Amino acid sequence: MELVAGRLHAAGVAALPAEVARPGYDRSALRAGIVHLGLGAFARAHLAAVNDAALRAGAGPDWGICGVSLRQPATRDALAPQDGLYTLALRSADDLGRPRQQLGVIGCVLEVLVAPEDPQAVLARIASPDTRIVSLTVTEKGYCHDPASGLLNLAHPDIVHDLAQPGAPRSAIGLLAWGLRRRREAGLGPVTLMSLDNLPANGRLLRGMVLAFAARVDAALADWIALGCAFPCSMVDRIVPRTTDADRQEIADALGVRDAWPVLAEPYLEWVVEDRYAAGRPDWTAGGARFVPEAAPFETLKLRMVNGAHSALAYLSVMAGWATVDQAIAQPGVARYLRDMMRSEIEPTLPKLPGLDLARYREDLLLRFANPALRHQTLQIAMDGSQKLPQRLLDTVRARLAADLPMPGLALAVAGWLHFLRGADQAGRRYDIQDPMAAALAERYAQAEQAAGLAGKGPPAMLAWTGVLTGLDAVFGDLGRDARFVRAVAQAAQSLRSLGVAGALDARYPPPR
Ligand code: CS2
Repeated sequence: MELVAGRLHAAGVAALPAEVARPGYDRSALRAGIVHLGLGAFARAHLAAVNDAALRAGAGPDWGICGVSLRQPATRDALAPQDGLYTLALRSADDLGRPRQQLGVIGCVLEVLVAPEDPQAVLARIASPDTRIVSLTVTEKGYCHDPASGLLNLAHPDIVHDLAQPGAPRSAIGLLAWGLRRRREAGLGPVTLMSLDNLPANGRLLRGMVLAFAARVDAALADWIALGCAFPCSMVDRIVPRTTDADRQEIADALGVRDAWPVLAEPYLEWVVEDRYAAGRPDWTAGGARFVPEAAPFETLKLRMVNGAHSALAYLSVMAGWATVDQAIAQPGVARYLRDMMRSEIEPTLPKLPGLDLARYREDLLLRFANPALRHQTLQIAMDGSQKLPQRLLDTVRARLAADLPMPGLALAVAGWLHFLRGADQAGRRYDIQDPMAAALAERYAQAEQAAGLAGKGPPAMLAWTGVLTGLDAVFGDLGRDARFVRAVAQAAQSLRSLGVAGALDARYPPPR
């Protein structure tokens, strides 16, 4: 058994080094008004950090967080012996490029439940009179939807399971629907269901999934949810790399005690959320949130610029063997490519946002990517591409095609993903493809190689190869049948294959002479 001495815990906070920020509010008085599904690093570095600031600013005792892990017990195992406390390390670099960090202990997580161990406890929490908001960061695949159509995938094994198992749901959607049924049966009021995932109209999407599921359970429940619950949409932005053992060690050295699971993030934070709540909310503006009537333009901006550029960079980098984002952006060809794609292809598709200086947003984004203290793995961003491409790259492609405009940079990003599906980089080093559609993708990839082999060599082979891969309806939908798209991607794929990543970038985005 681990000794508590030497470990971050409530009674030890006062003894932490003076420069470490700490809760400073009465944790013992807090109730869990927020149940958060998917308490991963992102939620702990974003929602919880903002909520903590609101509590420090006097939001009152109603707004503690009960976190829920949907798969593994690791977060609970790390945080329970620490009384729910953990460290947030905001990392950047000084003017000379030397890494620096600012540490703060976050206090608003009161407990962590592990759904597969005790789904009843999660349902009971959702149906607790204290609960007013159920928030989610379950990643794109956690919505169990078909990424191209946006509809609930009723054949998804978790949905099939959850419809049959009211007492032991395992998906976020099942937990929400069955938990809300309990609330309704207990005569309690509706709550706000707040998605914080990187999906367009995330609140509307969540509403669609919960209602589609609830309608299969009981039409009256679906009506009760539709009429009473609120589903605000939001844009969330903060880069949160995975914590490594080296990070744990560095943070333990700085704290003087061990934290089993600190989280790291860039200092930058954006949260733009619609001010529609069914049962109140804390004033998150203290932590940097902005409340707006309509989040859609902000979501489109963020998904297309930040996430679109991130995914484009990630696939090309994995292929080239650049392990971290800062390493990739230091390649002049990558910076030229992303800057050009944002300026000439993505920005013209964005809705107008009064007061936003897009050129500044773009340059700030490139600086965020260059942050050397984050060591953000390109392979981390590359995961789950089948769920990410539609909103990050393909919607932008559609907007370009609708106006009959070229999109060579976006095509290069898509071609990057297709090459990534090979599972080996340019030097032949293998990596795992983490994606809920991994099996289907591997099968497609093999078919594409076969089709290319039959088509001979060079451009015709790449066109056949691209045609097979972009025929994947669940990801590409109608685009797979658009000859302009398939041709542009095939051209980019050909260039990547014959010149390599650096060569293809230099050919398309030559250095200034
Ligand atoms: C990244 C995002 O992993 C990824 O797919 O693109 O997590 C990204 O860091 C955040 O959305 C930034 O807000």
